[in-house]
Amino acid sequence: MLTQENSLQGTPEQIRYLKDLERKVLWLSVWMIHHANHLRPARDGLKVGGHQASSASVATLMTALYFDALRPTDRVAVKPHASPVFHAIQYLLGNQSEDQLARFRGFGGAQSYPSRTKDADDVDFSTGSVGLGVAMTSFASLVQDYIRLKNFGPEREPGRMIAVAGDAEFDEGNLFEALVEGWKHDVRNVWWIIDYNRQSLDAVMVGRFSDRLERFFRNLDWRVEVLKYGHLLTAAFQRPGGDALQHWIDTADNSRYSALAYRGGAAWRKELISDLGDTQGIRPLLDEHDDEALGRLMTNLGGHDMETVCEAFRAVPDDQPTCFIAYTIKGYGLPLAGHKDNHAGILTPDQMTAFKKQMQVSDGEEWDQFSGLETPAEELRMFLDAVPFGRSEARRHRAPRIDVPSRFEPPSGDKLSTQEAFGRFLSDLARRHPDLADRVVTSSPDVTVSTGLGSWLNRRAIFSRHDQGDHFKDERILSALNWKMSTQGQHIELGIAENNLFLLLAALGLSAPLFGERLLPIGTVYDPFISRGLDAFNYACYQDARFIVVGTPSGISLAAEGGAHQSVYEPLIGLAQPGLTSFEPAYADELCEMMRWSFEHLQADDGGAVYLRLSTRPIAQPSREFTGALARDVTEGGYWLVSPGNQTTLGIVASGAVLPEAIEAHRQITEDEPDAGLLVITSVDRLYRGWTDSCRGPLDGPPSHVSRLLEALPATAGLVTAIDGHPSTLSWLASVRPHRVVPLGVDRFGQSGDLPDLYREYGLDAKAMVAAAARLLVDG
Ligand SMILES: Cc1ncc(C[n+]2csc(CCOP(=O)(O)OP(=O)(O)O)c2C)c(N)n1
Ligand SMILES: [Mg+2]
Repeated sequence: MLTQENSLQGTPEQIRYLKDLERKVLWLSVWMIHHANHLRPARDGLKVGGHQASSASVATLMTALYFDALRPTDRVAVKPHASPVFHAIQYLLGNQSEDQLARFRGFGGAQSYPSRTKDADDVDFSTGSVGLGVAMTSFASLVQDYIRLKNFGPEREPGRMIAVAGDAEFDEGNLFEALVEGWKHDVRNVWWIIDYNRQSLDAVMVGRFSDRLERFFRNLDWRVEVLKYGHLLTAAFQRPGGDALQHWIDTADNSRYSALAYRGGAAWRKELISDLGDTQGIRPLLDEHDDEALGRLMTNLGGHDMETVCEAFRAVPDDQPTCFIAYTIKGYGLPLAGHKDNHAGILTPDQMTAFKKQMQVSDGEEWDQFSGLETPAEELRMFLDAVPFGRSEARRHRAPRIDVPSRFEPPSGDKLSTQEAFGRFLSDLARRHPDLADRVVTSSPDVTVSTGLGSWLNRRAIFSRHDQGDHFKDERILSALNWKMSTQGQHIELGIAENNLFLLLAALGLSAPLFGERLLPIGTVYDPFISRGLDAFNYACYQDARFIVVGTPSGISLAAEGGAHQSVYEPLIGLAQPGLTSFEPAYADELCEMMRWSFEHLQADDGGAVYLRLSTRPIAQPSREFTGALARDVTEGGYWLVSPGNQTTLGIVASGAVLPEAIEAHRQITEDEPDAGLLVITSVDRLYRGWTDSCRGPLDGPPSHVSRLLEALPATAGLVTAIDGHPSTLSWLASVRPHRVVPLGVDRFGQSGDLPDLYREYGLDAKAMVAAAARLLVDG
């Protein structure tokens, strides 16, 4: 019969299987990198480093996780440099091919860092930029609960959102931002397994960090399990002299301990004799261990001890967020172990030969799943077949499409800003298209009201895992806002941390493949503070998350707010960011069409995320019929507001909030140049992509939208472009056809002022546009 302890740890037989698999995982990870360096050397001669030591550090933890602890609904973010371990595990589970492993880090092969979009073996969360993957798990858990509490789809057992984190990831502030936000939202079912090897890329880190981390987590109501010692050391501590031995290890300087781990058994013996030789019980302990056994004993840390790790994972009784601080040695089991420079270290061919012998792998059997292991292959195969995680059905879900109407009625009003139009669009959506609106979820880092989400909030309320009333409302204190929180709310309010916004959008934007339910996430942020979350933004796009981010207000059109809040180069981000389509509307009807297009794009197989750059500047709305042709032009990127005549020498081109100045400049110019045209750019990004695609396409392929638009101008004409952002955003229009361009925009820090003053100062008023046109005519 199993004792309670045994059942927690796993049976001796299970532990034996797991240890065998751990050995194979380590072998394959190390071999993958060796193969990439020595047997499939890159043609550029660059070495592949940075993986062997980091992989060895987590081989035990990840073996226990994937082959024992994980359930099919669990999701994992694997620390970047443990990519080989992840691929090796998936290989053993039959989800990864030998070919992919053999081409690790090569073109088309398994990726250096686990990638949702590029890897073939079902990566849950991409990683690479340290800190982001870890934090992502907390937001994924929130999204899982959001879906569960709304009763979307069939009831599913909640999975645990798990990060295998490097300890140096905790130098990234975004982790602490995420921890605090997670605490506020009472996230559940999150595990962070910290590979506490006390090493980062450059060096051995300062010791004593473990207890700081522990306190931090406990402060935020996490359970903390410190896996410091394995069962060998724990047993040694029970013997005579054990207290002294434990004290010696506990107080040893990190660098000293690491150096000894590198130097091995004889060095341990020498130092222990020198420091503890006179302590009763130590000599017999040393005498019982040869050098190899002594090295194994002294490096028997919790994170390398299968029994300890399995027991810790199995013992978690509930959904309380849990952090495991697992002591490990970077490079454990390899000749690189503990060396401070081992991050990029690679085993030399001689070391590899010795390691191969130690692993009992024969020539030609390097990729074999079971060679050199104690357990017969058949038995291990049966064990692997029964692994709960391995038996999972398809883990990448496909969610049904949500219907989007073919047209949205724009909000009425003679003068509107795009931000106001956006707020009213959402509010109308909630009223007129309730089914679609049910799948919309909004979020904002403390700028909900000031980015225009107020009326949406009043209709759809705030999400919370626990129902909470609106105290101000209950007390009948007058307020324009309903701040009621409930499981049915559809706005996730965040504290001020733009990284968190983008990580939440990443998680919301992956709800379909991760949790089988489609959401249409919309985040709002002041446009300049996109930069604050830019790496997380890029991270979200990199893994193909589907969301809309609204940057508002933007540019110097924000006038009185001054340079600290005025965005300058964000249009270039919108232009250059892969996985993202950006728009900058001027009018409310354009915005509504962009929203329609975006809801479709978010759901398309080849779709992506969307960025809308909006403004608080009210501008006079055109009274026009929004025809199908205009709708197409708007989403293709631009249209002639005033078509040019075929004799013209000039086109005025404007995007977004500066359109009234462009209209005025155009009016003045047509007094002398009646054929001048006025082009409105709704998406410089769509125009640019269409143009570059057609440049790469067949010579007789259809012209791009921008090429068609500019075709209306004679070759001798010039363009004055204007945007409330960096002028280079539109200057490339000079390359499409033979038209010269004078690009106007903002290329200095902004400042406070009113609009006429600022547009004059930065050269964006009608006068500046007319002057630019004159220059073109004179130069021409
Ligand atoms: C944002 C970011 N900055 C820098 C790097 C380069 N880098 C990769 S791994 C690493 C150190 C990682 O240390 P740790 O997380 O402790 O993992 P270990 O190497 O110990 O396995 C650094 C600085 C990165 N990947 N991402
Ligand atoms: Mg580390």
